[in-house]
Amino acid sequence: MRNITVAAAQLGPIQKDDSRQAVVARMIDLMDQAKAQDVDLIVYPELALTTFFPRWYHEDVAETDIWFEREMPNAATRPLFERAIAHGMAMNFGYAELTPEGRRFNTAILVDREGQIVGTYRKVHLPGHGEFDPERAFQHLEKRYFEPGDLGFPVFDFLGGTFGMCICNDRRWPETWRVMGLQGVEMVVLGFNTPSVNSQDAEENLERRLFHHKLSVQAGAYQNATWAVAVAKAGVEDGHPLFGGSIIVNPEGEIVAETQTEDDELLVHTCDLDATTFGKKTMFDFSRHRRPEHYGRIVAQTGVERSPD
Ligand code: ING
Repeated sequence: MRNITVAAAQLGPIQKDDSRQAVVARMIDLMDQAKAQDVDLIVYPELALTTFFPRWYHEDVAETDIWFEREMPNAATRPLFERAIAHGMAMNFGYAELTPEGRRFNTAILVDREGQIVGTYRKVHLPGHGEFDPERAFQHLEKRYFEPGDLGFPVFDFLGGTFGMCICNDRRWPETWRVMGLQGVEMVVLGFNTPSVNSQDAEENLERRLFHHKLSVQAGAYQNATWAVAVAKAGVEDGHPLFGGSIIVNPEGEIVAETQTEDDELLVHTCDLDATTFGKKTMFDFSRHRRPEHYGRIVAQTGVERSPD
């Protein structure tokens, strides 16, 4: 057995005017609760430090600088790192990254028990649009404010296992999971901010949106025989609802823990990384069963094409 006790630290809404300090205090409170349950790794959402600002249009992208972090840790997040070190707890969280070269990414980091950043991931699949869209009920401007991640989907030797990260919309793409599966990933951690309503289809109900979320994470976990921890930022942010539904999924694709609220809420589960072995040696023994000679289209094209192979 290689047991890791993991916490999904769901965050309730963060309003435009909430300070980083106030958010970090909430994150520390969840971390203290996790420590009381002997948690090894705490997982926070995508863009955990701020409201989901891509819903707000700015003609001048530089006006969004206030939502970005220029270094990590920084003054606002140092207390979180210090508490994590004091607890000997590893963590993962997402934030908007502004690099010294002026590049902008939707980023997540893996931080070890000593407070060292040992893994960085930059969101590859940026949903939404780059220009103001009057047809939508609300904006989703990730393509305006971020560039696609440039680091691929690396995995990391971490806490005695093989860990990977992705962010929100990435979870809906099987390629995300497979690229990490092909590196033997044993636990994928991810945060998300998902609106409870579809900006382009007012009829779509919350039940179906939660279904698509769970279907994606459960399929990714099962088909790659990996644990998955998916953590929401939830609730009504500046009038815009985000759903909860944070889940921990085992390598059979089954949900083993799920949040019940759209507020700050902690889910704790002990995960045996050795539970990934059975699937990796049987149904999803990639080296025996995959047929990549028939998968060329996966990397050769983006849109639908009927050209001969
Ligand atoms: N959010 C969404 C997700 O995939 C999205 C993407 C875009 C949802 C537009 C709805 C409308 O859950 C993030 N943060 O990727």
